[in-house]
Amino acid sequence: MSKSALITGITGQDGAYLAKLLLEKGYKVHGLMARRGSDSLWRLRELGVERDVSLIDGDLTDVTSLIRAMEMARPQEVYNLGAQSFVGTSWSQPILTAQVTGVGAVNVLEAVRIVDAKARFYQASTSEMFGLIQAAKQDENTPFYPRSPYGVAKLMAHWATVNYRESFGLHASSGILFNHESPLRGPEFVTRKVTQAVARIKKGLQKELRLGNIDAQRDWGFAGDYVEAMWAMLQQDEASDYVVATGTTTTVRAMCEIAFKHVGLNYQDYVVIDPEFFRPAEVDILLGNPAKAKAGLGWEPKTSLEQLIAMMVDSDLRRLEVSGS
Ligand code: NAP
Ligand code: F7E
Repeated sequence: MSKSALITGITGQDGAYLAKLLLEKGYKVHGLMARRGSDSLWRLRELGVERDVSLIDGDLTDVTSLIRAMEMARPQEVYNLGAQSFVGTSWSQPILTAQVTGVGAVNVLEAVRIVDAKARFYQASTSEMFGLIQAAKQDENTPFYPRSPYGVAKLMAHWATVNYRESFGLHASSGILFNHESPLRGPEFVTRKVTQAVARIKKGLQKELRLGNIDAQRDWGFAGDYVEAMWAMLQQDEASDYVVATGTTTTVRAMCEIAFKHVGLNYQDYVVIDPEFFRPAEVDILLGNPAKAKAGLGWEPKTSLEQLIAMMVDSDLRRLEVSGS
């Protein structure tokens, strides 16, 4: 009998890659979908799996819809990827972020506990919890210091996951994932904002790129590699928490240089610094130590930042060729 999985946030970047991975492994894949006015299925369509997943109406803030989704999907594995995930928006919508990203995770844990406490649970934790870093290289033992309402909400979800494991014996694991990107990344995040602009500038559709703090440093990997670590965590006998990262950090400035260079341009001719994109509190640098994931899960990143950015620029160029604008 094939396994069943329930993914919240299936229409997001990671949800789409994880759905594809689980389908390839023979799972029946169910996804919670919050109904939106705009087309939210484009990522699943781009990966060619839109018709292979079963979508269930629901919202992370409505625990009854989560209980219903658990009853309909009867999953052995539940991946909680749904969130208000854009750090910038978390300052303008802090309550919504707390409710969706923080309380939403507790709602999913409750639905699991009530419907089937044997189902395994994955929480999408984040390097944003380290915020103002307390160690040069962050691992599972590094103290947290979140710097945004998003980071604070994720910390609640993270500790709720640990607490449900310790209180109720749930097989509940947190992946503390550092930034991961792909051609399916939302256009509000800096890598995609840059690769989309590079493609438009190359095609003569845009003249400049306005950015905020380009001295910020991030440990960037490829989302397609990172969903493999999520799956591997739920295959372990014991639930635990794992840092998933590449172990190298790069400035936004250097990432821009890579992206523009890929099409033969110099970023300095196009990037304009705009105070509008500075944040009330910044996470200056993140650098993860994925040693535990390597030893325990046999997981390693396969894609370099240069390969990742090239993939994203090429895909944005292709999209422009198809759409023409
Ligand atoms: P994403 O592209 O922003 O996807 C977020 C998903 O959550 C979307 O499917 C969205 O649905 C859904 N969602 C939002 N509000 C909801 C609600 N009230 N009820 C149900 N679903 C809701 O994020 P991602 O990059 O794939 O990241 C996946 C998860 O990992 C998120 O929890 C994120 O915070 C976390 N994370 C991401 C990174 C990273 O670098 N990508 C790193 C660490 C942790 P709509 O499309 O309909 O809005
Ligand atoms: O910003 C700087 C910005 O929005 C990266 C989410 O997936 O990863 C993501 O959060 C850096 C920051 O990602 C612009 O100030 C400069 O220092 O791409 P981002 P993020 O905030 O790191 C973590 C791990 C998550 O969990 C989150 O869900 O780039 N930056 N100029 C800019 N950022 C944006 N978005 N736009 C700019 O114009």
